Amino acid sequence: MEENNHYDASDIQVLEGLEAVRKRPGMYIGTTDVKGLHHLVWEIVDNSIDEALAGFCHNIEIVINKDNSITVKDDGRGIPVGVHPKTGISTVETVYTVLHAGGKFGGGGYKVSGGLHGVGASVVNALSSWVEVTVYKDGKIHRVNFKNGGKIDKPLTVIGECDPNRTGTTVSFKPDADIFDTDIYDYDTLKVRTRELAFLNKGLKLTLRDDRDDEDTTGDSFCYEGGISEYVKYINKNKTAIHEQIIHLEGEEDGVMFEVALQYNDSYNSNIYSFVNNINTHDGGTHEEGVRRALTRLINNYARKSGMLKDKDEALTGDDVKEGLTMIVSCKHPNPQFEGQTKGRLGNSEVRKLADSVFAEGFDRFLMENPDEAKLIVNKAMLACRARNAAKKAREITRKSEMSTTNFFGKLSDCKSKDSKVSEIFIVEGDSAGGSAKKGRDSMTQAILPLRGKILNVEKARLDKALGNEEIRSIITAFGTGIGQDFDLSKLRYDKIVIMTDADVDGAHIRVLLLTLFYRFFRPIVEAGHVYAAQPPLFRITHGKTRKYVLDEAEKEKYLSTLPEATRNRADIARMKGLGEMDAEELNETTMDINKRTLRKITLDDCIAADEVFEKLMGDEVEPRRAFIEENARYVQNLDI
Ligand code: 1YM
Repeated sequence: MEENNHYDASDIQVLEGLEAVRKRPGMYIGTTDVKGLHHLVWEIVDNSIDEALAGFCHNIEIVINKDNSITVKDDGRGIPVGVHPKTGISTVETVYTVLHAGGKFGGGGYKVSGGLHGVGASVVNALSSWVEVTVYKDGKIHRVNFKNGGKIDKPLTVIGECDPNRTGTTVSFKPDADIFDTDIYDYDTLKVRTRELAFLNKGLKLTLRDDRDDEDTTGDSFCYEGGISEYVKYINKNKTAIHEQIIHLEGEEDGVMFEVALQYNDSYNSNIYSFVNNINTHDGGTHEEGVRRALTRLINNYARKSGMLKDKDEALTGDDVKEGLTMIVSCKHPNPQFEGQTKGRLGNSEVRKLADSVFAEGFDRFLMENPDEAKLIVNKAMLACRARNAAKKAREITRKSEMSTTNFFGKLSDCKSKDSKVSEIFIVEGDSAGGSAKKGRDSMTQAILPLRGKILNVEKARLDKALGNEEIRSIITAFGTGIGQDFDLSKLRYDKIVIMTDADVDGAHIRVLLLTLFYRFFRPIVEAGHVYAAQPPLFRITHGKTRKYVLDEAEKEKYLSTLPEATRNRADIARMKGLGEMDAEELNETTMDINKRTLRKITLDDCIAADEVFEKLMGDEVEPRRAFIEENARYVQNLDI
């Protein structure tokens, strides 16, 4: 500040505000890891999206620049450059330096896009080593530069003229390396969300480009006139739909916009995603509840009226009508109330009614106008109901057989402790690895469950069939939580579930299968952070008397570089064989000992990714499977599916 006498007392306050963001970045963007780094992009893009929602912006371009700085460009009205009455400085500077500046400063209209409701720009500024904002407006090009976390570098000036018809805002920023753990952007991460934003904002064109490599790239452009209908189509592209038409309904009341798109496919799983102001509401909420309630009611009504469901038959449940359903629910709300521990649930109660009525009216019309499709949908729900009852019986049988056999845990070698807070279970591939793991474990707290062969493909199998599979039954019994409607997280018998597989293709395959199983049957266990992947080392480096295990090539190089140069070439580097070939002591030291091992926590995102790989490999469509195998053939020696 001393270096610049542009500041007065109110500027000092501003800088104190930004300083608070720098002191506790987590409070504003969640984390300072790679996730937080990417978050910054969306804070800026959100302002462009708001401008699009206001009807003034049609194109948004996102570029990763050579130095991992980001440029976001839109063709909206341009952030106002006139003096702001409250702060006495220009509005654009206000937006970029005052916390909580946003829509309020623009007057009129409201912000409906996600993120931090307008505080985003100043937060990005606070966490960047430099920011450049360029506004095209009234035939002039205006520019302001900030550096070192929001300090004015070059005050707002007109730097040139432009076509009077050209308007828009271009913002470039470089995240501060002192704040973030990493400064490297991942193109695919940005791409997935860019595509999603295009689906959620119909007609808006979003382009993403990577300028880091020298080749000329055009990047990826996304624009969907069909909006969330096209999202449903995209999710269902490798599945077999049971009706052609994607049902798309929308309505508005008191400034709240609500829309839903859905289509059934012939699988037994559902893909239901809901959003509020473009933010994924993981835990649903009133918008999703309204639709589900109406869907269940309408399918039941239709089933009764058409005589498909008889008087004596029990009603179809919400779970029954969900089988094979792909559905996107999107709500744009001027004043959303997010609830729950992770704020992933919409709480506004008026939305439930709006969602119910918009959906009920449109879906009822669809059922009346399309009796053939209506029958297919009802029939599917009725089959689900039958399967649910069969599964219930199967569960009763498993429960009984568990009681009657002494050996009901199968091959599980349980730990002695019954305290689930300290117990761990290792799911190990193969009997031989299971043997070493058993010898190398701490039998007080560590249980071992060896899996033989490949577990059942749960994507295709239904619950009742999956229950017949011995490997899956061992897992269910060992966890103790039950599944489906009986599921109870508090009964989980272990604090950590550790998947221990080899670092080869077969290991990867089993990991994918297990993650899919967890995703489908034990999602709350993953969500609560109980699932881990063991990280067996790839190399053992012996140097003199010291022995060091390292996880991968990069770590190997890093460790070698720490050895004295003179003796470095005497280090003996051994590539580790599979888990099964490690002796118990080695396995304990590298993978199991709680003081020495590295575990990687499995997130729901890992499971979703596995599930997608799985669908490609196991789904009904042959073409994506072939393409996937071809693409991955060089990694795959003996994939057996
Ligand atoms: C690449 C980032 O920030 N675009 C953008 C931001 C604004 C406007 C237009 C805008 C809004 C309004 C009126 C209004 C913002 N303005 C404000 C504030 N792109 C990017 N494009 N005129 C222009 O909301 O009334 C905050 S963001 F506060 F000045 F109005």
